[in-house]
Amino acid sequence: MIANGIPHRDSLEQISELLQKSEDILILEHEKPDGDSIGSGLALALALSSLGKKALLLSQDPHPAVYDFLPGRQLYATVSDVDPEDIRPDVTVFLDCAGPERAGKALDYARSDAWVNIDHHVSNPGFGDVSLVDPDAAATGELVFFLLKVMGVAFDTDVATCLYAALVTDTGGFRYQNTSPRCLQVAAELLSRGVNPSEVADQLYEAKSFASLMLLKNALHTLTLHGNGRLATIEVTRAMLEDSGASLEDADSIVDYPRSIAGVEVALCFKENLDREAVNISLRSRSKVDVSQIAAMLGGGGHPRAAGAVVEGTLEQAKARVFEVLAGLELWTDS
Ligand SMILES: [Mn+2]
Repeated sequence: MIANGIPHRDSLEQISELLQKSEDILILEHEKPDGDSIGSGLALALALSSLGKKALLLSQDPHPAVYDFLPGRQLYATVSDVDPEDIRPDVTVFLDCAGPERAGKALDYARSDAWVNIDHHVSNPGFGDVSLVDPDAAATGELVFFLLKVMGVAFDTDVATCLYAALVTDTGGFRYQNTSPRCLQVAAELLSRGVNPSEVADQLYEAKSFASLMLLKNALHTLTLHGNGRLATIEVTRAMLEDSGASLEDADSIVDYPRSIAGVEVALCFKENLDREAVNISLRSRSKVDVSQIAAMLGGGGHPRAAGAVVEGTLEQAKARVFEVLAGLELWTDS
């Protein structure tokens, strides 16, 4: 049981009422969906279908293969699978989207009269007709858990597994600073609904492809320390991706390696874009620096401990731009 009861009861009851009276519900996740948007989206879609409603989880981009083990795949589609004309939702639920534009091309399908916004990004302005934004939630999945409680939906093991995956991924396996007592209480209740935690962890973290490790091997050659060891950078080039045969998703976790070095506060991964001259930058911090602010200065955004941005130009130009921004912050002297 959750020690302090159900938070945000008013907003949750409003959302519940809206969903209960809707028949056709469209759920949107953000572009390049992560484990939180996928897990919370599948859980909500499964729960709504168990109530006899038509629910579709729609995404601009395909789900990374690592999430294939999650139940509910039959309720999910990408924008290339469906015509906007065929979708007439009564309500659209945005999950884990700091703003409606985060849904990318899936936003064209959000043509319902009502929008619901459930998110935990501090930058979310509270868009939509009914919104629940709680930056203290470790994951959007934590908020969907409370929504399903308020709706009185029975948590079967499938729904619980999807929500548990959302919590595990957004907390880095219950290791990041957002791992709160409430998040762990929710996780505990999900386990009591039959989730197998070691199986989920195996699927998420111990089922890597050989190609992804070959990519890591190449990327590690570029690992560099700056700022007296407080900043670490790593690079993933187009050539590394091609040589290894790894997918772009395989590159997503590479930033965890510079972040794992003792004494490093900020870690950056520069990833060359495959289709145009631009560089994706992943930013992570350990405990002090708010990297969402650095990302914002580069035109991106995110959370204080995990953020991202895209910088136009070559890898060298992008690195120069990032170091210029960092120098302006007077955080690091060396480059
Ligand atoms: Mn999230």
